[in-house]
Amino acid sequence: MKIAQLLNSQLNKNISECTNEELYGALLSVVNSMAGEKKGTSSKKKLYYISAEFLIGKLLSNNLINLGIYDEVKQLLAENGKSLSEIEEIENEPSLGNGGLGRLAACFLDSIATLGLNGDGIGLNYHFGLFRQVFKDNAQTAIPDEWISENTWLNKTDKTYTVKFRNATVNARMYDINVTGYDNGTNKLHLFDIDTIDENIIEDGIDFDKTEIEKNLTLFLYPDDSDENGRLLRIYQQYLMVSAGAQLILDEAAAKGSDLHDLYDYAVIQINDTHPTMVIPELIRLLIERGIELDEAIEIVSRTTAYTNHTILAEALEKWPIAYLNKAVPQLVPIIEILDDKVRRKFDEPKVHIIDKDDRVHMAHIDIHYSQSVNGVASLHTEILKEEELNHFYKLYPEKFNNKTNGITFRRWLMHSNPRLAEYITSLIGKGWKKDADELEKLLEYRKDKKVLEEILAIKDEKKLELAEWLKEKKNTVINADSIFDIQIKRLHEYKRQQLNALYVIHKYLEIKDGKKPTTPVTVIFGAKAAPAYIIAQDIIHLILCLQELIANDPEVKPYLNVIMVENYNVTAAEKLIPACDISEQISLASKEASGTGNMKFMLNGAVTLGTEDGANVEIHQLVGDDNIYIFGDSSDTVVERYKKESYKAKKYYDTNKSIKAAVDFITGKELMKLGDKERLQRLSKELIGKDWFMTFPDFDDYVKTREKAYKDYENRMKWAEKMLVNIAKAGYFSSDRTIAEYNKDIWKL
Ligand code: 26Q
Repeated sequence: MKIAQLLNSQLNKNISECTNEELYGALLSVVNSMAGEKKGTSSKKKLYYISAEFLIGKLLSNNLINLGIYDEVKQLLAENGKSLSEIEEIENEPSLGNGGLGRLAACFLDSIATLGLNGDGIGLNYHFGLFRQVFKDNAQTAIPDEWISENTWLNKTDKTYTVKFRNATVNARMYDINVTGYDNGTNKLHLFDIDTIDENIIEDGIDFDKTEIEKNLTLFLYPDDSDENGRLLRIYQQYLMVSAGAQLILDEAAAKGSDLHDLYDYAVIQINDTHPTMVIPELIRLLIERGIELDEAIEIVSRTTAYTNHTILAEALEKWPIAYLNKAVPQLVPIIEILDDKVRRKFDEPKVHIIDKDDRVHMAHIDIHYSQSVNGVASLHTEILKEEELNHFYKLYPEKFNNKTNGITFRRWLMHSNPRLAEYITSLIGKGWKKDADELEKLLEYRKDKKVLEEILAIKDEKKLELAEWLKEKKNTVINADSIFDIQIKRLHEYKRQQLNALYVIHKYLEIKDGKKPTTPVTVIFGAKAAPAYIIAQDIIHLILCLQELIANDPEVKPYLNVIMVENYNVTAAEKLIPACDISEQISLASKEASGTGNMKFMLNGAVTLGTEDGANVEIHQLVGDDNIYIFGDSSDTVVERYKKESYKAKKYYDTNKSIKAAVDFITGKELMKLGDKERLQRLSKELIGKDWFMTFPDFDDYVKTREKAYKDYENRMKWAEKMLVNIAKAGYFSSDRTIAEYNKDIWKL
């Protein structure tokens, strides 16, 4: 049937007479039924990608693209005086993730379906997801994000599983979201939820009664574990996900003929960070319950699971006190003790034991001992895991360790977010790149072609204008579209060093006040949520917002330098910001950012990276070469050494480097103290001078110098456009299709 007919069958009047809401609802139904008809691949073995987060973004356009009907629908609507982009606005963004790890899981689902692999996602349906960020008095406040509306991509199923906790038994109900492959079949994202959640227990902001889990289990996604109260609840959530997920996996295997002794021939489970780690003891428990001997159960499960590590920050590795596990899921404790006991019999080294001397369970250690594969997410990250962070494990199991450099889906991050650029690329090199991203390299042929370079610049200018309009309309912020757009968007964390960027802004501000005016004006754009309990991160947001206000009201500085912090940064905002970016800030302390994936999205859209030799920046650098990236700062080796020697003294830099001192003193100087919160600004300044744990000062001079060089180079528009083109041409390696093909070849073997 033609799209027009399908759509009309959903409506009781002409398209032109419908509201955007009605059209959105009708399109959703049409897409859902078309997607449902396109069955995914069925193979004996199936992948389960289990993750506490799936940051999928809005789905309408993405699905239209993947189903190959985007242009047709857009035209049909236009013929009836309707705008697809206005209809897209109706959709709420599901906020089912914090940041990179959740977005990665979403890109992976897209690529798994696109490559025609038999693989589904398993996660949780958080009613309010991550909080919505609202700025008030130059500070972040958090409110619930009501993302589920009447028209939803969630399909309620009648599949339920019983999940037992010490003090309660709940029914986990499965909701399915269709995952369309690009020009291929449809897979599923299974999200578990319980029917008894009570949304009315939310009190002020995002506080709620934490006592009754039947009422609160899937209310929110935890922003991180610094929120003490949330930690026990987090265990309940994780167990709900893994127990229901494990039961689903066993059911599906059995239905296909597995006697469960051969589970690994029917299922492979990719564990996304340690959040789903309890799936290992839970599966062992379930296999024993179904009559399999303990040792064999352990062996079967170990052959079925694989683990991905996303961090080397020790504080971010989950370690749950046995007492917590006993309170929530006592049935797993004896199994975890057995797993630990087996490790202890084999290995004396306490660093590889599962339960430590303080009775805390190291979740990653369960994964490493009892799964087939341990992978890092960029080559530097995997090397650091092998040589430093997990070296004791690497010595035991060298064959388990492997690297899978992250990737992004080009459907969302180019075809959807930057259609004009995507079409222009196709006009130059054909459409083969959409299925084989390496073909983007063909663009290199045009690196000296003036006409091509001019068009690339024109597309960027158009995207900058669009962003300026969007910011004005949605966020009530005015920016100068003729300035350099220098953008840092990612979760707020000290290791990502938004504070270093802010120190540069202050430095620049002081220079302008001193009469040193930049040739090209610059707009520095930030977007970041901070975990509500992460105080210093809140202070950094406060500093940036104060700088924004200060500069906006300073006619001497404003024509040259602007600072904007975009409220409630999310996937939808990223889709507007990334195509409009000139300079992509990737300035983490070397060794600390596992990979980064925003860096890849920016590059694909023709932004040039200003970054440290960290995470996937290292691989971007290798691909584009010295001339097409701006690298600064200490190497990861230097940083690792400096931590080991405990030799870093921030105060020394502050005392001897005039620019650093001036910038840091400005934080507590009279201009900002007048605008801001004394306590916050003083705490931040004290933290920097006294600790600066993420070593911004040693990199400061090089950062300033390199950033200035980038701004200078920007003035030569043709040379700059060539850098843009090289970045686009070399981005093919970062397609998540490549990443997924590697996972499949080395680990899943579907
Ligand atoms: C842990 C315990 C309790 C509550 C929450 C958490 C928690 C939640 C989210 C811990 C970590 C996260 C998210 C981590 C994350 O996003 N990591 C990023 O993963 C990306 C994909 O691999 C990488 O590109 C980034 O470098 C990495 O920071």
